[in-house]
Amino acid sequence: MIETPLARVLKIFFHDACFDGTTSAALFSAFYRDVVDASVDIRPIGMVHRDGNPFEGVPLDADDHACVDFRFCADPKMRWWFDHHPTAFQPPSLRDVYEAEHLPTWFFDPSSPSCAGLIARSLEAKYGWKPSAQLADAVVWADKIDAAQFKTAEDAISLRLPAQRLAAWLAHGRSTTDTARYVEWLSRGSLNEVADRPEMRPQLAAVETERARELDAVKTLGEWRGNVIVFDRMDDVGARSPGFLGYVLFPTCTYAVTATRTPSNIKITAGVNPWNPAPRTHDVGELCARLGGGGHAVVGGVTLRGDELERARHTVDELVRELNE
Ligand SMILES: [Mn+2]
Repeated sequence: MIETPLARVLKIFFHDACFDGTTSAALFSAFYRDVVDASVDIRPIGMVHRDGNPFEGVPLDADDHACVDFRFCADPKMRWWFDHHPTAFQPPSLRDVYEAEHLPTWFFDPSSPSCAGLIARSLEAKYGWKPSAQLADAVVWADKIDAAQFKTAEDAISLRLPAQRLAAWLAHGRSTTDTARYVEWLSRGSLNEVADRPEMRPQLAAVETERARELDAVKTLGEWRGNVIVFDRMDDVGARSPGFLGYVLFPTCTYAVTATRTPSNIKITAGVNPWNPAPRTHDVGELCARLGGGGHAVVGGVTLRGDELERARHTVDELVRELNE
């Protein structure tokens, strides 16, 4: 009998519920199979930002580990790392570890519109690897979605094309099995093919039906506090963030602050209205980092435990106060 050796396992940690995070994971999966190990067994694992070390209690017990579109992890077992979040180093002292160790398989560029774009450029420059045309198309969409490069808020919330339907589906908090399966499909097929899978079609149709209801809910929810429009959905456990819908319905706001809650997490996000020509005066990511979260100059967030309601309301108040200064 011929002995079949067990496949090597690669764990990919990625920014969960995010089009860029999942595209990054799919892209890195394809690279790994093409360049490092064709028979590797890949396990994509979604990560959420939280106060404290998000890797605490997360076992790095595979044969190889990668982290994409998510905070720096100082454990040398995290051999591959790609990120574009300016707040990637938390606490900031982790930056010293990064500078001192600087593994050749760590890549950081806070000026990149998406992490997927950073991965594609870095892997081509260093290994001469080019993604398939299908994956390259997903990377273009990751740039567009992550950096909100849409002409209007209406374009940004459109569900006409598969990329945007899939982004909306991901944002609606999928199970870890669902996103892992999605990453695997996207690493081998086009956005069109993934959206057209029999497992996906009914779910994407449901996203479109829910959209109409969401518009009504978000309209009544918005509360003006100075220049800031606030969407507090913490009393409605499981309700989702309005995202760009908020800017469609309240186009004159300078900033939007949103709070949503599941039994395990409270998620607060703050964003600059990308379609308001007024100059922005705050670095939202830096502000969120001071409150225990992180992000980019124009969008950031703070994730708390589901039972930290009082702290969450205080965080919203602090964000609103600072953004109105
Ligand atoms: Mn990203």
